[in-house]
Amino acid sequence: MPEKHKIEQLADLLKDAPDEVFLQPHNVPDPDAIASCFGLQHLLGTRGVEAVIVYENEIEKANSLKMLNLFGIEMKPAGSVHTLGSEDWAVLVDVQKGNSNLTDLDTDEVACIDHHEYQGNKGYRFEDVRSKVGSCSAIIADYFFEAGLTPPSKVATALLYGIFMDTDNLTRGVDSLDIDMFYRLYNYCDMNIINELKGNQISRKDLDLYADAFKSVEIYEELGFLRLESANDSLLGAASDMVLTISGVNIVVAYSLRPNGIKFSARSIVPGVKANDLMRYILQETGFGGGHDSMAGGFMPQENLQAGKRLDTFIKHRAISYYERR
Ligand SMILES: [Mn+2]
Repeated sequence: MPEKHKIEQLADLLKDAPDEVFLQPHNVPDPDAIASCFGLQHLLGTRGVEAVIVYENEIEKANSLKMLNLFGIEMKPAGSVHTLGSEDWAVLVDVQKGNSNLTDLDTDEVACIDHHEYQGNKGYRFEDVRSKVGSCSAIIADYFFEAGLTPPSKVATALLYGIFMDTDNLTRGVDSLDIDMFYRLYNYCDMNIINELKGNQISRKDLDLYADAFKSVEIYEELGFLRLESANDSLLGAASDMVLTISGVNIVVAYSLRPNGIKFSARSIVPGVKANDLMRYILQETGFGGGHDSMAGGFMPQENLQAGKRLDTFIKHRAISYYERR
């Protein structure tokens, strides 16, 4: 007998849930995470499984908020769902246990669908981690087409936008699945909505932050550094992308000072320099980092910042020594 389609396998598992089923993306959900949850929620609905999307922290970026609005996506802050408890099951989407951007909720995480670096066997009963794929949205789109289902226009548009954003217009960390799914979704999607989302990538408030941050940019050979004051996570990633567009800059280390520590974002388009390795090198002994070859992130808890060491100098020193010794 042929293996069951992924969505059938997952739905069959979730039908046994003792109570509610939740879909949880990484904290501060971005367009790819939001689209993936939306698509999966729809797919599970067609299989008789009702799932609620919950998230931690904030939805920060203008385009992410706009998505909820345009597609009518319902996502609830986990803290506001009073029925959520250890009797409930959760599917992790666009994230895995072991990632720093995931809050461990009381739910039992029985399944995981992700495209980030594999974190090892965490005992999920359904696991689909495809680290080579540039977006989680492409994996969810694959679930539709594999099962012979046509995504409704809103879902197709959201998924296409998720692929578009996570692969930086099909140029970053892109896999043939991203391209195939982009092509297939295109037939069902509404380009007017894509254009509207593209016109909502930066809010006016963000603009002030960016303006200050770009004054802080320092360049050392191919390396670009940027410091943001207390910016949210999604802005940090978007700022790194912009620094990467500076002529001559091929590797970016951006960081932001948060109350509990320093958030990092790294980019690289140099084949010999992996953003995830660079991140781990900078944060060895002082924090943790990981991600993809071309885009990565990290965190240094406040208490690990050694007294007497100036943060900016410390980061630049580590990044430059990694760059020069490779
Ligand atoms: Mn993603």
